[in-house]
Amino acid sequence: MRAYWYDNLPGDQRLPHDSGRSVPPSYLSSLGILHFNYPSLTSVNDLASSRNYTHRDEITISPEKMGDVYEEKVKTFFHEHLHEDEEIRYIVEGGGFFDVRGKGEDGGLDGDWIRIRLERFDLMIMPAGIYHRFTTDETNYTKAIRLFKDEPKWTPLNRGKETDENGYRKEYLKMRDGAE
Ligand code: KMT
Ligand code: NI
Repeated sequence: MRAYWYDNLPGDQRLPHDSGRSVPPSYLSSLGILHFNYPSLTSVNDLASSRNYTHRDEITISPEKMGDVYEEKVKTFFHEHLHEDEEIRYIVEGGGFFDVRGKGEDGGLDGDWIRIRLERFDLMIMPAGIYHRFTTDETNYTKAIRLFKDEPKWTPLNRGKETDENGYRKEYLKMRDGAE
């Protein structure tokens, strides 16, 4: 895992877009993001049960698996959105990028993108209400387990007026900005 400020330069979303400015783990945790490296599924299972996760699926995001809809899917995942539930993502093979919004410290302006590079065995916990997006990298291959809590609320809600007013978004901001 490596986190850095997104460079905001034009170019394919799958390129690294690395500004060269790192984001430390302490900053990620102030956004409510946790990261672990778990080479064994046992640790993933333990974490899931300790946080009362009961549902999961496995997704392979690649042209081989998805065929014609691959490019479309990659664009959909890259639409800025939030979920109304905390979610865990565990990379089984390949890698990818999650971009999340920063809050204007540690070298970034409020709302700048932070790019989090996840590779095999990386596990990330994302809080409900955080704005984010996902993309595969230049290898076009991500195999991941998505874990969610028992009442699946994992539909992506694309950013707009409504999500800015969403109760889970408001709760998230209270948590984030109260935690400084
Ligand atoms: C998300 O929450 O944006 C996703 O689940 C993207 C695909 S999982 C690697
Ligand atoms: Ni999402």
